[in-house]
Amino acid sequence: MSKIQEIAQAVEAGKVKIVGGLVEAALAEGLDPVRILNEGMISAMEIVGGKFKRSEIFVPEMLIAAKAMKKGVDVLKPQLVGKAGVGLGKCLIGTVAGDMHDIGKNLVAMMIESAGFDVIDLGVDVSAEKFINALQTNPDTKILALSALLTTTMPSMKQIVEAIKSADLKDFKIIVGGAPITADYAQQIGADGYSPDAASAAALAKQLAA
Ligand code: B1M
Repeated sequence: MSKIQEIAQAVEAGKVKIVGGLVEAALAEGLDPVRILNEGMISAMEIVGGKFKRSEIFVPEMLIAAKAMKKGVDVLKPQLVGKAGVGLGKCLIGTVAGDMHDIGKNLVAMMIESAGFDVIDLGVDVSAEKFINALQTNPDTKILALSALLTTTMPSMKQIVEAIKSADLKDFKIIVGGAPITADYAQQIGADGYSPDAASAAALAKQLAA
């Protein structure tokens, strides 16, 4: 079995204690960190999601797999982040109200930070009010990044964008993403951009802030 397969199996099985070591070993073998992330961890979470959907596993197993993935991401982080560019400005990021998923949002934050932004992470379950307060406290924000993983929290993303627009806050761009979000949906709710993954979110943020 390849190292990548071992990592995928360990993430899927929620083997929190061994994932970090396996990722270290894969890096020591010279495997590409992006491949380890995509093929070893993100694909394992897709399998976990599929099993959950078919009621073969339940929330606790999904949670433990998420913990295992986080251990792997911790080891990968220094390899994934490039040299920070300088002074691209502030980016506020958060997972929208009602949504507790943060692995994707954390990856996006990490890539945006490594692109050269000063990232303020507001966490998960972030209300429109909290985003607005953060924007008022940080009037020099260049990018506001919203993540949603549930179809049931997509309306919350829309409501947040609407609330921000009616609060008449300007001079920054809103980017959105997350598994159920599409470019069409982003356009429909008035966001300035959509990207499907963390690396392209960082590229988009850079492009919009220029
Ligand atoms: Co949840 N969950 N979950 N879950 N969970 C999903 C999302 C689900 C698809 C599983 C399934 O049924 N197949 C499903 C949603 C179905 C739907 O909405 N149609 C689901 C459900 C139903 C639920 C609960 C409702 C379950 C329940 O309680 N009955 C519940 C909701 C809790 C809540 O949020 N209120 C719930 C809970 C949880 C856990 C807490 C157990 C755990 C999250 C732990 C954590 O995040 N700390 C969890 C997990 C782990 C998952 C799956 C298995 C994996 C998610 C993940 O981390 N993927 C997920 C199934 C799946 O995704 N296939 C599932 C890896 C991560 C890297 O990918 O987050 O998609 P992702 O991020 C990607 C892109 O989406 C993108 O970049 C990242 C990659 O580069 N991206 C952006 C993300 N944000 C972006 C922002 C951008 C740009 C790109 O710009 C700003």
